[in-house]
Amino acid sequence: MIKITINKTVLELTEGNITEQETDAIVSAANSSLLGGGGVDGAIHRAGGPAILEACKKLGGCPTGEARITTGGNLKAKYVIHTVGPVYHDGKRNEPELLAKAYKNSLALTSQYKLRSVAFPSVSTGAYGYPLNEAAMIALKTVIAYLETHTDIQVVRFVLFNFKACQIYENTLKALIQ
Ligand code: AR6
Repeated sequence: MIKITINKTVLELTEGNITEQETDAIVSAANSSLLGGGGVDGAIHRAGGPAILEACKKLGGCPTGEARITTGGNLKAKYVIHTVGPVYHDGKRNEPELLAKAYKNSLALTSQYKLRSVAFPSVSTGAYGYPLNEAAMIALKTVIAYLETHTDIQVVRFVLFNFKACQIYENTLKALIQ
């Protein structure tokens, strides 16, 4: 676990399972239907129960780069923020901008709902194929830039699913804050 302070917010990196987090919201890496999938989204729906899918059905989907919020169902987190990252092709099809937007819009919802803490997975780096190094740089830069101009969120936590992802995020964060 790494913790640093950006402006008024503690930014944390930890290895673990996002479904177990006790932050006010956890973020899911969904597809644009919002009707469920595999990976972290499947895990969140399984752990949180059917109330999450019921709420998602009312939303009518979510375009890539945007975010929507629902109940957290049976999760410890009160809310799930569903964001849709880009599918990675070659990095030249607006993928960096869309990935940054997914984080920015998720943070904007966190602020809008006056939540104190939010946990993110590494969006787009599983089924959507975004290279971890590049995704980590975009994710961390975007979160840091948001926290430099917004002081309302107390904790932003990245929950990385394995040691390799955790190391890449750690090294990227160290390089960014030097
Ligand atoms: N906790 C934290 N991270 C996790 C967990 C977990 N429980 N499970 C997986 N990860 P992915 P994407 C990590 O594929 O690439 C879905 O089917 C995983 O190791 O979940 O944005 C959706 O419905 C990886 O680093 O999301 C979409 O169709 C990261 O979460 C599509 O996959 C993201 O992997 C979205 O693809």
